[in-house]
Amino acid sequence: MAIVVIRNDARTPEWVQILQQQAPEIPVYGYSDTLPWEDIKMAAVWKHPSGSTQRFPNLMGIHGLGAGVDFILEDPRVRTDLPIMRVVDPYLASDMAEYVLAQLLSHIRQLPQYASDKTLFRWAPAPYLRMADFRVGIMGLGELGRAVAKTLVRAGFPVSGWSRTPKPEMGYPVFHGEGARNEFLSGCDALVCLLPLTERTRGILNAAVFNALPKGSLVINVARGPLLNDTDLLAAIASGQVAAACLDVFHTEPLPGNHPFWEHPAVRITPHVASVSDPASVAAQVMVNYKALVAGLPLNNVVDRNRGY
Ligand code: NDP
Ligand code: OXD
Repeated sequence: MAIVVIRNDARTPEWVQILQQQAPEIPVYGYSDTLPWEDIKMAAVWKHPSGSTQRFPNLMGIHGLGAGVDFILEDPRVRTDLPIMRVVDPYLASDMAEYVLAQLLSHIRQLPQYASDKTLFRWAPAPYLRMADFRVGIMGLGELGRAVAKTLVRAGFPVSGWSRTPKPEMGYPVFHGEGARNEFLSGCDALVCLLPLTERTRGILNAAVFNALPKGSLVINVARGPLLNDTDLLAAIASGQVAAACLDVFHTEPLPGNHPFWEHPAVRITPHVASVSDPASVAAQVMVNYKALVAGLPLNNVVDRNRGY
């Protein structure tokens, strides 16, 4: 009985080592062509090559190594009878909250403008906004959205949220469902997207949403690239409807060198680093789930395939 780690980056050895430290008696392998295929019971994956999980005849479950599992659900060669688990981790939540807070403060205090002015030897004080006067709306009030909201409320921003189902006791206004979306958007000086990528949310950050925001809003997408219609965003910025965007995630990552976002002065980009799963913090929960899986016990943080998150 064993675990295989399958990732699209260079961090496989680090994950193998940390998982192994959690339970030295359980073999943990990095994906390669020479594995004991029949022994593998769980695949721990991050953007695995399509079809790779099919190679294990006795696989019992798949553990995503991040919060989002869209890349697993989109792989048509993942067996549909297997449970999918995901990461829910306090650091993932607090790191995301710090990132969003940093982008908001940077925006209201005009820091990107001053960074650009410096390259031009330009001294030009600009008006600034205060936190209390800048309303932030969060799309998606799951593990991360709620953590971001808590941090922003504590900092002094007026916060509201939008989710699929009602959340009556959050301590700030929460809207839910398609019918309440425009009302929610009309009160957002900044819109933060923390929705999962599903059939219903793909492309949701589009012209209709931008037009429902107050003119000159800030858009922050820290969820998944395909939630955003890039062309609609560029048009909304060109018209002044959206003042600027902070993007951490993209349709194609790394962002292709010829993409207009690279050179656009109002598009601030970071390379999918808003919040990164910390193996030291996350390995224990993966191992707990592995042991439960092979013992036939209830699993933690199981994804609902029908909802898509
Ligand atoms: P959760 O599954 O905990 O929360 C998802 C939230 O989105 C829920 O509040 C849910 O509503 C809401 N939602 C889902 N579908 C809809 C819909 N159709 N309409 C309205 N609301 C909807 O996810 P997490 O908070 O853990 O993570 C969110 C996403 O963040 C991940 O899927 C991932 O893509 C991204 N992420 C990005 C990172 C980065 O570094 N950039 C790092 C980690 C994650 P309800 O509560 O009603 O079910
Ligand atoms: C995640 C991510 O989903 O890093 O955890 O994007």
